[in-house]
Formats: sequence, C-alpha cells, structure tokens
Amino acid sequence: MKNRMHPRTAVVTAIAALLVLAACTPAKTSDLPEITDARVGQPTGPNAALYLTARGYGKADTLISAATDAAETAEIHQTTSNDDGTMGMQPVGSLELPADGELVLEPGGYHIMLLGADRQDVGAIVKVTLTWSQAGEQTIEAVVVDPSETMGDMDHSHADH
Ligand SMILES: [Cu+2]
Repeated sequence: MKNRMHPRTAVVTAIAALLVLAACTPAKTSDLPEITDARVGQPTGPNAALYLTARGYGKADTLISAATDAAETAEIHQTTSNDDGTMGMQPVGSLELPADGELVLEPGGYHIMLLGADRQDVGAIVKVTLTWSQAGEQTIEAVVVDPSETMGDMDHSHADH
C-alpha cells in the first residue's frame, strides 16, 4: 500500500509550526508610545493638570507638546520646590521617553497643564493630542478624576500663569 500521508503530514506540521511562530512573534511593532493612567484632576479653578504614564516602544522619543480642545492651551510643566518651602512650577520644553523605559507624569513631578480648562464632570473624557518628535501626533483619552486624587498640583498658586 502506498503511503501518501507522510509528505502531506510533513507539510501540515510545517504550517502548524509556522503558525506557532507567527503567534509568538508580535504581530506588529507599535510605533507609538503606550499610554496608561491618563487622568485629569477635575478643574477647580482656571487650570487643570493632566497625568499619564508613557511606555517606550523600542525607540527613544521626546514629548514636545500637547494640545486639547478642552482648554485654551496646554503646556508641559514641572512641579518644583521653592527655597521657602512652597511649591511652584515651571514650563519645560520637552520630556524624554527612553526607548524601552517609562515617562511618568504624576503629582509632584511632571504634568501637562491645561490652561483655561473647560468645566468637567468627574468621569468625563478629555481628548488630548500629544506630539512626539519621532512618533508624531497621538491622541489620547484622559478621564477626569476627583481633585483629591491629584493633590499636590491643585493646591498651589498658579499666579505665574
Ligand atoms: Cu502646571
């Protein structure tokens, strides 16, 4: 009896092996940072602070600006401690995202300041477009959270704005 199964079995096995390989390989290398924890402290005054965590995608990148329809303008800020113990903040031109590292914007550190921010309900979604020097524009959605969750940047004076 002719054995015709062997070659075919070999082909099927090879295809199965390829499928397994394909499944194990990332389908597509992302060319955008992965953004998590994007949140905006509910505006209690003219301004609001946005925080997020960005994960690198294999190439170093630089966050150079942010924009949103939910505020008059948006700036990248850094919270600083003044010599007299009070907190202040200042605009920073850009923020580095390491190739496989993280860029964390959090209370007491970096944030994106929404100047002239619209009134927002807790739970609302604010769309913000980040501009990266390499990846280009990336629109993200940030959830509006209770101001108590972003203490540290909401209390101090924004007189320098
Ligand atoms: Cu600020």
